[in-house]
Formats: sequence, structure tokens, C-alpha cells
Amino acid sequence: MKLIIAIVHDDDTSKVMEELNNQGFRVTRMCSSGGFLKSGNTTMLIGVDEEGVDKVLSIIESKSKTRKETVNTAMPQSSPMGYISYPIEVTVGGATVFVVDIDRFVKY
Ligand code: 2BA
Repeated sequence: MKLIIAIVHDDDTSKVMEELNNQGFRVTRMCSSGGFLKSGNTTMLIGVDEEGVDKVLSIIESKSKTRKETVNTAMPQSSPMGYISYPIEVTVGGATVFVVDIDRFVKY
């Protein structure tokens, strides 16, 4: 058994979850936020047999879009103005996915 941990942009979450459910996969959804942008995203936990991994990955890939986002960053400047903030653009996603082995799976 594998655990797929997928970090998905909030705007794609509904589409990914809906398709996973339609295809018979079970999903736990957790609200999370990125350490860099500090904006909301969604972390999904998907427990799946080894044969299902590729199917789950292809669903996540097909329903998650890449986006450009802008973040304001502050750099110290040797001026009386102190910190100066300037915008930088980063490419987010589609999705960040980890696939890990599960030693044991039980349900009570
Ligand atoms: P954030 O940490 O908010 O990162 C958002 C985007 O900012 C990243 O997109 C990347 O393009 C950029 N970025 C992140 N850290 C950076 C840095 N130190 N310097 C420059 N640019 C940086 P993605 O790579 O697609 O990541 C989207 C979200 O997935 C991340 O949100 C984070 O929540 C998660 N994530 C990505 N890689 C991860 C990892 N190795 N471990 C845990 N979570 C991860």
C-alpha cells in the first residue's frame, strides 16, 4: 500500500477531489498553507494499492494547473528608508506530490 500526499492549489482542489471520488479513490483533505507564499493550499492524503498509484497521479496531473503568482519580498537596504519591498513572480504547481510506502494499514 502507498500513501500519496498531494499539495494542490486551492482553486484546483474541488476538481481533483471530485474526479478522485468518481474513480473510487478515498481522500482526506486538509487545509494547509505554503511556507513561501503563506497562502492557502490543500493537502490531500490518498491511501491506495500499488496498482492505483499511476491512476491517482494522472488524475492529479490532469486537474491541476500551473499558475504565476506574485509575492512581495523585503530586502535590507543601507538607507534611511530601511527595508524596501519589491515583487517577484513564482510559478506555483500544478501539484506537489509525495508517494510513500505504508508499513501497515488498519481500519477499526
Ligand atoms: P509555497 O511554499 O508557498 O511555495 C509557492 C511557490 O513559491 C513554489 O511553488 C515555488 O515556485 C516558489 N518557492 C517556494 N519556496 C521558494 C524559495 N525558497 N525560493 C524561491 N521560490 C520558492 P511550488 O514548488 O509549486 O510549491 C507549491 C506549494 O507546495 C508550496 O507552497 C508548499 O506548500 C508545497 N511544497 C512544495 N515543495 C515542497 C516540499 N519539498 N516539501 C513540502 N511542501 C512543498
